[in-house]
Amino acid sequence: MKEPKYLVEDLYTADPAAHVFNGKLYIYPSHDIETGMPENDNGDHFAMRDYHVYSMEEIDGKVTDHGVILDVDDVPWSGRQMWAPAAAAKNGKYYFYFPLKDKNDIFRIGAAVSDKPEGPFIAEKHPIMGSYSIDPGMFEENGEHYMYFGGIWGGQLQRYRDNKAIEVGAEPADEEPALCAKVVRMADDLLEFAEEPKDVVILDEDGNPLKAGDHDRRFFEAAKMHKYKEKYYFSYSTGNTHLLCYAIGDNPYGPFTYKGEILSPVVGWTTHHSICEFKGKWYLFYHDCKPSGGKTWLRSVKFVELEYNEDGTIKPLDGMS
Ligand code: FUB
Repeated sequence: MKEPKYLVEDLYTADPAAHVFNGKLYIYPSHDIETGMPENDNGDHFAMRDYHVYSMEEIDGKVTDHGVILDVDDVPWSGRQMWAPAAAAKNGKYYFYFPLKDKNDIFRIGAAVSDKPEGPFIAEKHPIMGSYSIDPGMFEENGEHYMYFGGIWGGQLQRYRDNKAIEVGAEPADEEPALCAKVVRMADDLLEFAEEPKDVVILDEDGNPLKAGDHDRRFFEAAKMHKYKEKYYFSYSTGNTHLLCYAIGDNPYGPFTYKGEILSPVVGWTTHHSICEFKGKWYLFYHDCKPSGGKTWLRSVKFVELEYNEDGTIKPLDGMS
């Protein structure tokens, strides 16, 4: 499929995390709603309250909506704003990860468990210990599961250095190294971190870390990992420049070397995606705001085939809105 397709038309959906479980494709998106919250750089207008999950047997087949899998009122530590989620599977159990502000308005990452990929999921009593900021992205290799996470501005990553909250949180100056997404190996039970989160360093063509002022290339949010032909592809959103970009490395921790853009700006402010192989082809899942007439907080998930060049670089997609 060379033309992008919307996932569903009856709900606003965003931030798609695509996972293949038991031969079926599952999409775990955010569920956008109209709340009347004012639009601001903090993202208060993204005031989502629950999640649905969708499945497909074939990429161009019927899309099944499995209904609400987790509601904000069912999370014991909840404050507000359920943002971009992710999922994982291990030993017949399914794990759903979600960023949510706690009762002090601090973003944490929560975990919830189910016996089925389509839920419903039961949230743990506490957020993952040591978690902060937003946008978990899950990657599994040889039985080890890694979480990538982080997001600046409304995602609060600028309030931390070395995994600790700092007094006055701001982005570094333009000439300083950019803030990095984080990567952490999960514990055996997939409910806690097994180690301190580490920086996902993105290097430029000269081997230097990207600078904070390099808004066309530096990480902003939507940290995702996939593997293609023995290489590790870290992909992400540049936020205020509205691009999806990627960098390639030799292991899940990096460092990663910046390689280019995956997707040019679409209708809407945010750009958030996942990349998934299904039945021998690769797909980019993303969202735009075209169906809502450009309302940034009412987005719709789309997907399109993703192709690679011979040298392993991704063929950039343009005009996908
Ligand atoms: O959906 C809320 C936030 O918008 C996500 O967490 C970000 O990645 C951006 O898409």
